Amino acid sequence: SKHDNGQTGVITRTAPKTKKPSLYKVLLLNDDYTPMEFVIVVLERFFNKGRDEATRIMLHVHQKGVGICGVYTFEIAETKVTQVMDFARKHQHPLQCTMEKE
Ligand code: TYC
Repeated sequence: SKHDNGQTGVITRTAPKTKKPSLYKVLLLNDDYTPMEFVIVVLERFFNKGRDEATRIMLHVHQKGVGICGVYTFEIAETKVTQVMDFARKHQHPLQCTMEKE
């Protein structure tokens, strides 16, 4: 929009205001029963991780209890959580996936 500089009367143009979307971390939670290989497949399939990065994240969750799969806008994060929960249920694993605002 145009703004008048009070001192000089010069009209300056600033960038039109765009607002950055809030970002959400998608998290995997550890449990005692979901196979490690299944968690790796989840990270490859739904979070586009390579085998080595997927293995690193899975082991982090296994050891610490929770870990970040990725950071997304609300709608994308919600879709990932639903996809993972549906996939886990279909395979009868108790894997839990959730999201939290950054
Ligand atoms: N703790 C599981 C096991 O020992 C592996 C696991 C890792 C489960 C990450 C869930 O989000 C998870 N088989």
